[in-house]
Amino acid sequence: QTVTRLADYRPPLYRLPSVSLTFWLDRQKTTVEARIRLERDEAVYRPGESLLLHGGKLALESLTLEGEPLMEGRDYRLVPDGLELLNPPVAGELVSRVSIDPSANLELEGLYASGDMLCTQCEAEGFRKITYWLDRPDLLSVYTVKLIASAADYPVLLANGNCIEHGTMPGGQHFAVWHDPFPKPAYLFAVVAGQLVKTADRFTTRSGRTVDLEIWTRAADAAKTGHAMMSLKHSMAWDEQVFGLEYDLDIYMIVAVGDFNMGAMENKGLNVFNTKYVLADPQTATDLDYQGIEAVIAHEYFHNWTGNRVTCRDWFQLSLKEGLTVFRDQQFSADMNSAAVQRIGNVRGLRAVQFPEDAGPTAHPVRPDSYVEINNFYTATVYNKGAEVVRMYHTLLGADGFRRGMDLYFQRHDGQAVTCDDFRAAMADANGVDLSQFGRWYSQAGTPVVRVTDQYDTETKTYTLTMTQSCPPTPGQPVKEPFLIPIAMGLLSADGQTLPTQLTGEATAQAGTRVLRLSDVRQSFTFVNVAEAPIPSLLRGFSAPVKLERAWTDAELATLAAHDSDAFARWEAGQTVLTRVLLADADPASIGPARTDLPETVANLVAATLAPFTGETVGAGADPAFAALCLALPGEAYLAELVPVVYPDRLHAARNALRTAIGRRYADDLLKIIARFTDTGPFQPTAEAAGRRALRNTALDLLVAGGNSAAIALAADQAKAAGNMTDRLAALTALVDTDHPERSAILEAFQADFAEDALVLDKWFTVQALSRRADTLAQVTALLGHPAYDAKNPNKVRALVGSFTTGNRAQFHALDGSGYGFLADQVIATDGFNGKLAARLVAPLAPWKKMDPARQGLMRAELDRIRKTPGLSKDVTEIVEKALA
Ligand code: B3K
Ligand code: ZN
Repeated sequence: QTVTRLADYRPPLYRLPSVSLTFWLDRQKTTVEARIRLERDEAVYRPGESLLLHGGKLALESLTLEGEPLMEGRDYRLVPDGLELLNPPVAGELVSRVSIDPSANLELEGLYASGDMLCTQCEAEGFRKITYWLDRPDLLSVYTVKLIASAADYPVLLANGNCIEHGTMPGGQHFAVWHDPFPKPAYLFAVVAGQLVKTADRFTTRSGRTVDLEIWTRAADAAKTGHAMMSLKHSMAWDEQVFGLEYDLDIYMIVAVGDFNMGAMENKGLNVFNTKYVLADPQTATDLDYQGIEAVIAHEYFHNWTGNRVTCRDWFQLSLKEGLTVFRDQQFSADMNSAAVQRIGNVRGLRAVQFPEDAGPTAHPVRPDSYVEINNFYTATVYNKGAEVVRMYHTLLGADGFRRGMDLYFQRHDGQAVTCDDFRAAMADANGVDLSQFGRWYSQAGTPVVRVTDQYDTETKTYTLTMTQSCPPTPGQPVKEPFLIPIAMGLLSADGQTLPTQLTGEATAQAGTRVLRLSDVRQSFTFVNVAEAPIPSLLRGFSAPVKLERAWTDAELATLAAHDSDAFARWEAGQTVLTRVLLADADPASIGPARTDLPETVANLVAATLAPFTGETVGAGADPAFAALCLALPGEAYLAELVPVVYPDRLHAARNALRTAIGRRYADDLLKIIARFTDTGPFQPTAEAAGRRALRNTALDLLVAGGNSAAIALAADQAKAAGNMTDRLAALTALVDTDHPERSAILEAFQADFAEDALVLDKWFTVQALSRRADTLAQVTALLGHPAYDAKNPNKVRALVGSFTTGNRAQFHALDGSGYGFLADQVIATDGFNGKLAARLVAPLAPWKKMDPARQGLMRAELDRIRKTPGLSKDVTEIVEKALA
């Protein structure tokens, strides 16, 4: 395996300032001519060096330099990675012609066919599958693209930038020429051709320029683009208001594609999106889908500045654009919806996916040091922990300080390809602070642990918090240096009042949340004039991606859950209560029969959460969305992070038993909530309405778990006839766990109702893959043969296989090894045509060393079997080797 290392970075030997591409588009044989201006960079070039132009799966048809044909062996050589120019000139025009077969491209990277359209995906290294090129993000060029195709098959021809010419040609062909004035790296290149219709709108920027907004879809989907368009306009306005950033081209296009490896792609002016993140209407999309669309539309739009105008020097810097852009989309969603609810959702996601990654064999820093296949680093660590790192600047510097840093970043680096260190320097310099220690967040992997002890001195009225930090070893990093950790905090009195805080040496006390800077391995913070022994509220808003431990008493947690001024901290206190019970119940040392009663700590928490919604009127300030999150038990993936040895079935049984006990004990209240929040008016995808649905459906879920027959009957009705997909799917999800006599008829009917809707069928596959019933793997295996299933379509594979292996932990980890064998079979089959997708599927097998002894061997054996498969992609090989190391 060839390893690429950050330490080996060298700037490109050549600049390719401009390129003209001509595409003769065809499903089976597309020809691409590239006219490239070559200019040697004498400051980098060493005499005698050849120039490697990257290329993969290209059939070279001709190659000329300054009009002279080049000769293989003498002038160039074809090598596994591309084409080597043996005596590259100081400068010149290189013209290459290659052909490719989009219909055979099932890896969905480069130019490929999706349905009857053609489209591209170039990030990270897909452009080399279109033409020979110096395919690296620090090489910026101006592109002019001519597309030629059959007018009947491909009436719409799109590329980056502006369309400067189009017309018809003999033989039923037509053409379009696109020019993008902004120099860009090849990974932002895009082409789309197909039978598409557009939904058009306009946005006027704050400086008064009009931007055409176009969302391109299949004709049948055009009616489902309204929410995406609205989200786009909100994003454009938000970026102007919050960061002063305006869109720069005259047109912004989005194309919805059914076959896509990821969520979406921020190609300059021509975003290509997975249909899942564009199309929505009330009958087919859930509240979660609406929120996902809003977030991904925003994310790709925000990339125009954080990613496109300022891009990455090399792929090790991926988080420079991804962490920052995720942070920006999180802030946007927080402003558009409920900030607390959004933040809790972000943290739940981080804990469920990134924490396990950081603790497992593929752990890597936010800025990795090396890779075999860069696609394996589009991870929760680079994206979501990266966003937490950016959030910490915001927390340490304040909103204004952060904005100053962003302004300086753009002032210094607009039009450049830069590093995470450049970003950190802009933040530091704009604020006159030293952020050198902060750099360790980029270079060290692992989730730090902060342990807190405290002491109150009644005599002197002083209160001392002592914090120690440590970070477990991760692959290649046995020892860690201390991090700079912002701890947002406050103090509460025993009855839940906010206590002012005044650190030793400070002249006055402060009222609200303050940020302590933990920078040493062990550090104490002493507060003076503390009237009584306080309850510390720590890590408010989840101010750092760490695990924080303190021995809170049950009474303290109850007070925090009821009174903390920070909504995240209130939620977190409740989760701590639930986590304690679940971990105790699942403890292999004390395992007994499943619980039937509720511990008082949990009962009090649930009662307090439900109370505002069960009286005559809804309590003032009570937020149904927040309540739904408080009633959601900690996930099994997160719980698994908190125990030394994982017994997935025990965690699952403990969690189920607690759900059931809650559903039984609070049946009356939960039924009242269902009645109160049954929507009668038309569906509104607003945060408020979604919150009511969330609480109502959470109540339904708990009642069904508790075996409540009225609720089960209601779930069956709602699964058949709810007027919106949110309620329908929630009911179906609850119902598939049961042995309801109509279960299969209802599933059948659902399938029939949406037989033409690929995205809804994805949900139908997922719902069955997540069923708690013991026959689920057999069902999933049978569904692989369902006519609506398509193993080549990433959405389908993720919906069925991915949902089972990541979302149905107890059954995936069945002690007979059947789940592991199933996943290995799927990985091997998928790897035969799409290594990118296969490498993502394999992840649940990786953390085998954390499992109980019986499972360890089973998982390991399947990893071994995958590794021994002949012709395995380097994508899967890299993950499997790390897992087995
Ligand atoms: N930048 C793309 C990800 C491309 C993934 C390539 N394997 C989507 C995004 O983060 O916006
Ligand atoms: Zn992104």
